[in-house]
Amino acid sequence: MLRLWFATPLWKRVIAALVLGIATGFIWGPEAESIKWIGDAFVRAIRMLVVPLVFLSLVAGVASIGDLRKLGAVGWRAMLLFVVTGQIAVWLGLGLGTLFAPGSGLDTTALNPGPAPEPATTSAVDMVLSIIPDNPVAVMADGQVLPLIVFALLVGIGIVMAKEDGAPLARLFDSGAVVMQKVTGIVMELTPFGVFALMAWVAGTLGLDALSALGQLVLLNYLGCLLIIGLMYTAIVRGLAKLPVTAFFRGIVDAVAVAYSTASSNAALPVTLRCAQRNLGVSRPTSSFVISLGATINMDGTAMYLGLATIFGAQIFGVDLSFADYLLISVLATVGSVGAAGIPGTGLIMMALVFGAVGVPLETIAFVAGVDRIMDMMRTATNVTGDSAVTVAVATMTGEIDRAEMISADDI
Ligand code: DAS
Repeated sequence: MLRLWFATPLWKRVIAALVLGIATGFIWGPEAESIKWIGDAFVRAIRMLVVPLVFLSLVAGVASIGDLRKLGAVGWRAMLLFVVTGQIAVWLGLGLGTLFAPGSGLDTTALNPGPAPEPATTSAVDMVLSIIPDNPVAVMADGQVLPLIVFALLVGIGIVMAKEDGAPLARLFDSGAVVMQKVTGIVMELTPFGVFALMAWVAGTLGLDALSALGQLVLLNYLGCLLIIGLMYTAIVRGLAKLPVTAFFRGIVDAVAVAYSTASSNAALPVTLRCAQRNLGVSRPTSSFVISLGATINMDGTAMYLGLATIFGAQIFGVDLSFADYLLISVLATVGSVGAAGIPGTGLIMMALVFGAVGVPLETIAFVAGVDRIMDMMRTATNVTGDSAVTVAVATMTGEIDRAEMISADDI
């Protein structure tokens, strides 16, 4: 039995838990709340990951940029495109959530959310002061994500500036980031149990309304990703890379398929590299640098989703968000997507990072955990497409692409 369990891909177990949980909730009714503690344990395990995963991944990600001067023509162009596409993606997610309001109209009083986390201080001066960590250890202990991120960015930059002296620490953080990804994998194994209990609780407490809200969230996640791919990346491929769009998408289809099926940018990385080099004619140094960096810090699908999910959480729990909150979400969702590791479920974990800062109850994570995998697959496919689009754009701008090597549009 155990062998069959672990032989079944996690995403299939999660989908089965989702369906079983919903059916149990409908049959059991509000009493299903008696197993909610199993879901709470799963959410606590996710929260446990946020500080170490964000800190280690962010420092390792910044340090992997290497010598800032070596960044050169390829590096700064890639970083600029990563930041710009990430911001556009977040605001697309915020816009879709605000426009279509998938979480509004749901009476979630029955969900008895815990006390909403204290939203970040409102005044600009307080906000700036709250971002500066006066005690990095205390900041980690309290899970204050914004000052933690500032400290992580500074440590990463310090490692780069320390050159050889920083190398041991860079290796330590690289190792720590890999270890935390393995720990995340262990926690993700709990997903089916958490999803079953939480979906039974939600379905038993809120009935069909909850499922309708979740269905809208999934649809908006896919719509947001398709808009990013169909509009933003197409514009980059045509406008900056000057490539035929059909040839580009045919060239990366293998990488996107692996990304979608595994929900992991890291798992798709070897295929993404091969597609960029063999099908799109990008030079090895440029593709290796940009795609590896992109798989670590460029996740536009995840950034879009974090914006969308935060609006969704605020709507289902009736939290009012100001424009300052939107700005905070756009910063945190971008940084969250940078800190997210390219493994299944990090988008779900980074939600905890964003929600806490704007006062959205973490019960939202429990609410969406059941359908996260379906959304993660599309987010990851978008992330990998974005890495490939930035790579061909930068390669074209720096003369690192051999068009003769490019797959023709009618190949495959
Ligand atoms: N699964 C992540 C990735 O590999 C994306 C996410 O969780 O949002 O890119």
